[in-house]
Amino acid sequence: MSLEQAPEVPSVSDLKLTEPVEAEKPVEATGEADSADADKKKKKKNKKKKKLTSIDSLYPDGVFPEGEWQEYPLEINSHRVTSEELRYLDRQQNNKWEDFRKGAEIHRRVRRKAQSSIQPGMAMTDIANIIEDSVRAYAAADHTLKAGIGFPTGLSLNHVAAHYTPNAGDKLSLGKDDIMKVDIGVHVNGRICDSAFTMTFNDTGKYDAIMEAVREATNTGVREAGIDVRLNDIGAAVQEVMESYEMEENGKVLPIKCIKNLNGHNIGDFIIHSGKTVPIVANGDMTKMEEGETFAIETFGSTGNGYVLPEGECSHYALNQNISDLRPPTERALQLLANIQQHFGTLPWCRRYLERTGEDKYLLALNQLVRTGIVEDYPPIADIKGSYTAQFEHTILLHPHKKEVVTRGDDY
Ligand SMILES: [Co+2]
Repeated sequence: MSLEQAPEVPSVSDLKLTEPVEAEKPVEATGEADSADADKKKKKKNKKKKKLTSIDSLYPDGVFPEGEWQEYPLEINSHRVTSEELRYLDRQQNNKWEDFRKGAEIHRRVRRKAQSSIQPGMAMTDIANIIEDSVRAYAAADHTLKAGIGFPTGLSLNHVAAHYTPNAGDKLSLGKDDIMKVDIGVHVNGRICDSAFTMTFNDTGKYDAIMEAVREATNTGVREAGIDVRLNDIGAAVQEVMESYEMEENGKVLPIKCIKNLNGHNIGDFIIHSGKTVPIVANGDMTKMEEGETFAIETFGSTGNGYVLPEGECSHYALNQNISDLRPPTERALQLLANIQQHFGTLPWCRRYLERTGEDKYLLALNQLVRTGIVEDYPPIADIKGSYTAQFEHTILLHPHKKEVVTRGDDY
């Protein structure tokens, strides 16, 4: 990895200081850390520098936990679950499924750490670093394209629904009354696990209804999804559940709406949105899901208009897929493009990741790449000010015989 030279990024030994060790798991970050007293004692005997625990060392046989299995919802597919032929077919693709399961296990461990360590008052940059350093440590890859972060960590607050992550110099910190969408991407060989949850810290129960609405809506989308299912039908089912909820604030009843211009999507290798869109409202799309496809099923609820627009400084970017006939307008833009291709390929990235590769004073060239259509920018997207938005998301794998909710955990 060429990430070491980046200035504001904790070095490997810094990471050890911040890597909390959960008692019941063998996720030890051993080494020369000298923060906690208990750690100190343990590490006295252990002078030699040790690597952070990678997910591979926790599963040395290379077999990772399976997700939650669900049978396909349509009657015409009920034969699939017992078909030996289809199971055989499925095993042919086992490497791909294991890549997803490995990413999902990293995801579950990273988010468990996020859930136990994120507190109001923390800087958004620190929150992002906790999550991303943890992904990098578990993935332990020597190149960003082998395994690691699948897309920028979304930490969108309140009326901002998605695509906010701090840029360098960001002064925002998390407030006690904030509702934060934590969207984490982990990839292994380009198989991206895309899964998100929402965090709140207000203990008055204010957010209970919107949290339940979106959690249930996403679980409905996951349940309804399957081979031969029409995308419209998933949207309709999600909408019905979501809009059966309302929340109350200061005696006012706020209906919960689906954010109709946000949606799930199918996932391709190194491509987070690979063509099919899974609506969260009925939209008349008769396109069907197909065997072997992989989808991110995500739903967003809002107390605002149920519609998002770009708002605020952009942090998220990705290379466009068809750029062969496009020319960077300057030498500097060409050089930046080469660096982006080398480190991220078609995976989405943010400005902080670009800086880790050693880039400096790149904004002009970056904007040139955006203007020529070589790079796509994805600014934060928000409902109206004062509204609340929430999100839950899972990645599902449409095996020939059954559906696997690969990112399922005991948290959501
Ligand atoms: Co997604």
